[in-house]
This record gives sequence, C-alpha cells and structure tokens, in this order.
Amino acid sequence: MKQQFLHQGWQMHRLGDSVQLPAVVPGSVYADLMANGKLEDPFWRDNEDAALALMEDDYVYTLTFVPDAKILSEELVLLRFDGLDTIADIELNGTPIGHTKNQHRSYEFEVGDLLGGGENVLKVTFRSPTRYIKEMQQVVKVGGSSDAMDGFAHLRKAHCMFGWDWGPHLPDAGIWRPVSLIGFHTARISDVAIFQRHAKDCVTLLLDVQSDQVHNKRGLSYTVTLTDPEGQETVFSDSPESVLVEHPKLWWPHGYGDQPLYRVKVSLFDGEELLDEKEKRIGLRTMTMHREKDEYGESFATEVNGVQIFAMGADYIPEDNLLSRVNPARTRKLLEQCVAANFNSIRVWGGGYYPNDDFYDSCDELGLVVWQDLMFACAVYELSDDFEQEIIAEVAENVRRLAHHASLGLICGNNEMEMFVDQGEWVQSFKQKADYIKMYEYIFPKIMRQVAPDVFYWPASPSSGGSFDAPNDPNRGDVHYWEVWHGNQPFSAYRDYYFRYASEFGFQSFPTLKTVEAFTLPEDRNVFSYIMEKHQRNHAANGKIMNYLYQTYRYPTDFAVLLYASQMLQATAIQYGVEHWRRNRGRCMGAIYWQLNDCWPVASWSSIDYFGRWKALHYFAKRFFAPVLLSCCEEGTMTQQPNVNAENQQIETSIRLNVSNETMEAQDVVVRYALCDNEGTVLESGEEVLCVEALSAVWLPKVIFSAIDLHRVHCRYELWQQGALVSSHSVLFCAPKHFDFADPKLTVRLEGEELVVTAAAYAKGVEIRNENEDLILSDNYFDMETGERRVRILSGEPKGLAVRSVYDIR
Ligand code: BMA
Repeated sequence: MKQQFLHQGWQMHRLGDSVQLPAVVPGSVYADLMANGKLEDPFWRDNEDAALALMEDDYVYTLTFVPDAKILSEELVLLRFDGLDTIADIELNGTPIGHTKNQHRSYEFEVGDLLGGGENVLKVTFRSPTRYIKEMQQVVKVGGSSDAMDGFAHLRKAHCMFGWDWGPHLPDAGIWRPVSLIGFHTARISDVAIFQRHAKDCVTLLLDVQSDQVHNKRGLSYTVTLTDPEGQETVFSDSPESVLVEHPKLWWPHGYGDQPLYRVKVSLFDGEELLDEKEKRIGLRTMTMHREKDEYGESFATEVNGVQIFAMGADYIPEDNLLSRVNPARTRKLLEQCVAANFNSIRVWGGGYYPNDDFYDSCDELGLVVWQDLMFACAVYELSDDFEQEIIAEVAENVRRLAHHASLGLICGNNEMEMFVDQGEWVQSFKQKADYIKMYEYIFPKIMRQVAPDVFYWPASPSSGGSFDAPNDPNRGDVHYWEVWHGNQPFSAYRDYYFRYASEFGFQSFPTLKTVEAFTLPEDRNVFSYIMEKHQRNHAANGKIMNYLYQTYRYPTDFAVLLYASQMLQATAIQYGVEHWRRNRGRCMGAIYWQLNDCWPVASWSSIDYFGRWKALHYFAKRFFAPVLLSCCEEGTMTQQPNVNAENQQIETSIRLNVSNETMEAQDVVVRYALCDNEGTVLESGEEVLCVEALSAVWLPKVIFSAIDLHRVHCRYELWQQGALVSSHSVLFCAPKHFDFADPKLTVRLEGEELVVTAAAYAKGVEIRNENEDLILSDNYFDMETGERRVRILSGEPKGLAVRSVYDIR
C-alpha cells in the first residue's frame, strides 16, 4: 500500500471572496484567518464574538497537486480524509465526490477514474456549522445544555466548540486531520483486532486480520511479528489465528507495576510479495469493572489483572478550542503532569472529540487507565435513519481504533444523559426518550460486542447500569456529585457520601494573574468586569466563588490575592472529597475530579490552566493522590457550626487520622501529630507506629482536643517512613478567616536547584511564584511551621520570586 500526504500548497478563501489565502493543512479556518491577519486572537478579551460571526459563512479549501506516479499506477486509488470538521462538500477536478457531516469519522473516496497524471484540483467547501444547526432546529427541535448554542446536538461535531460552561462559542471548521492519497493493488489490511486470553504464565493472542480486497483472490497470507518489551522479535508464519506469549510481562496502571508494551505486526503477502503491514502496540493485562452486590449496594471498581484499584484522576476536555494547536508534545506534557500528580486514571469526557492515537499511546506508556466516553454529552438526540447510520459508523470506527490500547479501561455511552433524560430534562417527545435507550443500550452495546467484546461497556456517566434505574445512585455505579459547588453545599458535605466511584465532582477557581493578563487589559482586571465575565462561562459561578470565599477566608482587597484565594478554596474543597473517599477505600473505589485542563484562558474547574500553569489544586492532587496518604478527618466550626452567633455552641475539636495505602506492598509507617499554637509551640502530641496492608486504608483512634482556643491552635500531622518525613499537612478547627494567624514574614531564596522558604510563624497555603508564574515545583501551596522548607524546581525560571500564604488574604 502506498500513501501520499496532500499537505503542501493549500489555499483557502471565504465563499464569495476573490482573494485566496495560503492555508495550513491539517489545520482550521480560524488558524488560517489568524495567520493571514484576517482574525485577531479569538481568546483576547471579547474577540470571540467577531470570530463566531465568521462562522456564518462558508469556506473553501483548494489544492492543486500532482499525484505520485506510483500511486496512480495502482489498481485502486483512494482519497482519504482522516478528519473533516464538519459539513464538507468535496470535489475533485470539478466532480463532486462526497458530502460529509461528521467530524468524528474518517472518509475514503475512490478517485482512480478522476485523477490525471498532471495537475489535479481538490476542493473542499465547509458549510457554516452555525447556520446548519439553526436550520435543523427548525425541522426537529433537539435540546441540550444552554451553555452551548441552541441545536448543537444536530451536528456530529465536538459539542463544546459551540460553547460550554467553561468554553467559548468558537465552532471552528477545516481539514483538521491528515489528508492523503492511498494506492494499492490486490489487497490491504483494513484492521487487526487482537483479543487476549490469560492463563497461568501465558497469554494467547487471538488475531482477527481483516483485509480489503480489490477482487477476491485466493492465496493471500500473513505473518505476525511479535516484539516483546525488550525488543526481542518472534515471527509467526502461515497466517496464524493465535499467538502464544509465554512468561508474559503484565501491564499495570501507574503505581501498581510497570507498563511493558508488546508490538504485534501483521504483514500481508500475495505469494512472496509484501502487500501491506499494520502494527499495533498492546499491553498484556485483563481489565474490567468489578461489579458485585454488597452490603451497600453494588461495587464499581477498575480491576486490572484481578486487582481492584482505587481510580485517581481527573476529567479531560479538549486541550484547545482551536484544535489545530493540539499536538503530540503538548498532549504528552499534560499527561506527564497527570502522572506527576499521582494519577492512575483519566476520563475523556464526552463533549469533545475522540483524541488522536498519540493520546492513548502516552496513556499506555504512562499507565493512565482511560475512561472513554463516546462523544455524546448533555444533549438529547433524535434518531433518524441518517443519524443512526452516522453514529454507528462513528462509534464502530473509533472503538476499533482504540480497543487494543493497554490503557483503555472502559467505553461509556455518554455524559449525563441517562440522568437528564430520566429527569425529563431537554426531552421534547416520547420518541426522544425511547431513542435514548436505543442508542446507548441497544445500538452501541451491539457494536461493542462485534468490535470490542472484551472491553467493558457502561451506558452512561453517571449510571447504575442502565434502564433509567437510579442513574446517580450513590450506592451503585459511578456518580456525578455537584451538591458542593452547583448546590452551594459546604465542603464538608462530601463527607456525607460514600460513592462507589465518583467520576465527576468539582469546584471552580480563577486562573493566576499571568494567565488573566493574557486576555485582559489592566482596566478589565476585576472579576466582575465584562471581559472577565466573558471568560467565566458558568453564569452563577462568580457568585458561588464569593459565597464559598465568605465562608472561608477574609475579604481579599487585591485582585491577584482574590485569584489566589479562589485557587485555595478549590484545592481545599476537592481535598475534602478525595481524602474522605480514599479513607473509605473498598466502599469507594474512584475519585475523578472535574476537570483537568482548559481549552482557552478562563475561570473554570481545571487544575492546570490553558497555558499549562498549575493551579493550587494540581499540587493538592499530587498530595491527596499520593500512593501512601496520611489524611485527617477533623471536626471544628467548619464542619459543625459556622455561624459565630449561634447560641450554645458546643464545638467538638478533634482529629481522626487515616493512612490509605494504594500500593501493592504493605507499608510500615510512623504517624505523628502535634497540636500547636499559632507561633508553633507544641501543646500536645502523639505518635503511632503501624503497618498498613497493601491496598487498604486504616483509621487511627480519634483524638479529642478539649478546652482549646480554636482560633489560635492548629494540628500538624506527619507521615514518616524509614526515618524520613514523607509528608506533612495541618488542619484548623475554625474557618481560616477567623484564625489568628501571626505574620509568618515569609521569605524565599534560591539555593542551587532548590528554593528555600522561611517562615517566622505557622503559615497555611504557602505559594511560591516567579515573575512568569510558570514554576513547577516538587511542592507548593503547602502548610509550614516556623522554620525552613525546601522544594525542588522541576521547571521554570526562578526569576522574580515571591511568596504568600493565607495570611495575605486580607
Ligand atoms: C459536568 C460536566 C460538564 C460541565 C461540568 C461543570 O457535569 O459533564 O458538562 O462542564 O459538569 O458544570
């Protein structure tokens, strides 16, 4: 098989305009308009609105090209588009060859008869996505999230490109994935499906090699080359239907073992002639979701090689609203930062697009178990014959593409629609309700059985297993819990629930000042300004941040300090949830917070902002997802009576420490705690030596501190292993706003690769930053006692260093 990429020499213009502009393919309309000075950065201030208006028009991409003679001479010549975004009319040398309207699919057209040996002209016209959804909405009304443009569900295009509660209305268009000519004779490999059968000390790989044959021909054969993780090759000839791997090296998620990967290459022959080759890289493991009835309801846990793990991670959304800016290096960096924060899992949320192969390759290498939603989110769809064919082709193609990946944990039908349809949200008719069941509980499971029978399928997130049977049941399946944040409940409300697997819960914050500066003028820098609110897509969110702020911190009188305070709120909120669920390991087996990343600079639930800057939450995640975690369930005014004027206040001030061990080995630990005053004098202390079994969580006895001045004391707790301090943190017994912090007079200095922070008193949420606000440190936003604390610089220039803490929220 031969392939010629058609990426050089494209031109584009707006339909009706006469001037042709040079275009980059793969790429997008917005990227080309920006590169040609026709569009200003749509992320700057409110430029989004002008960019959106441009999408009312159609855009034409044209390429004049000469096909390789070697391809032209082949029996079959195809024009292949790996991805078109979205409504496209394709013409070759003036002849229409296709009309497409699904961004999530690839397309191939037979073009041998239309191609000439000299110059050929390929033209792709992209029709306005905004006009399309408006027109379709007149025909059949489909409902969905009001943060996205009305009617967005009509188009199989990343939904969030039409806006979301963290995303702008920027429904870009274009040839977003490679385009090529493909030529072959006799046959090519269309797919190699690999199924694993595990037995004692061996794995059988069952192979299903499928080919496209130009005409039925006997005598085709294939060989299989298996390359083990050390690079040792074994060739199996005579078209084997299975291959035995002895002494398999098993693949494990990050934190439970290594990620050895095997390569399986299939070479297709016609006699002696090599026709085509296809290679897939796999990891040897079993993977499913463990579901078992128990005293609480029904368990729901990722099970790898028979071991149930506690899923720790976040929800992933598209990395950029301008998809052409996403590249393998950028994705890799983001995923490495997940591992740096001790993730073992990641959920690809259903309102974006199916990521490129490199995303899954990285997850395979890094040991991140992927919860993969199908791209259906917060919308009700109506099945027509046409729409049904579209989604069948889309789901089959993508599941086939992803099924072999070691990291693929499960395929999930949609985001939140079982729950919302059940509640009647956005449903216009009985048919739409019935179509829900057809799509996610009949059509997609059938595709899964055909294409990926070994991959666990889950109808929706959240779900208890389908059929509208209490989709968000706290005792079964996965849960989206939004009472903290959307429901205004206090952080401590997380402790009221022992979900089996929390696949979404989140809390917003503002990005840091440098990120705000990237889209604002100085006069915009007030969180309620027009421009700041254009970059805050959840209408109620600023009010919520203020609500939680007043419950927790003092009133910040400076804009930058408010941004910092919002990040501390976010990090603390999520810490409350995750630590509680990890303490209840076994009953709860997953904490996937909403959300990992941003697609533009915005106030949102992310822990890493659009520019890759770590918010406080990402450092907190590194700590609360630590394989061996010491956490503290404290009781104080925040959990019992936040109203300082309430009568007869009987506040219990206590701690209950817990060690959660998410490793495969027992851990010997020493736990120490100390009750200290605001200057660090120890009033009371304790120590426990214990061995925590692998994959378990152990409570230490409750300690009640009576008759303390709760505005002046805090409790520090430390985890020690083999004589070394592994982690330390602290709790207060009142809201930080009421705590009588002494001025810690923080300083920071550089010593080699390390930063040394000094404090003259106890300090909470110590944030070290540089001029560029792009430092990545071994730790940050930590609590410290009087004295010194050292952290390593992992990246960023330690220029213009500054340090602040909760003391400075005033
Ligand atoms: C969820 C997600 C998203 C949304 C987030 C925050 O439930 O599925 O739709 O962005 O909440 O509201």
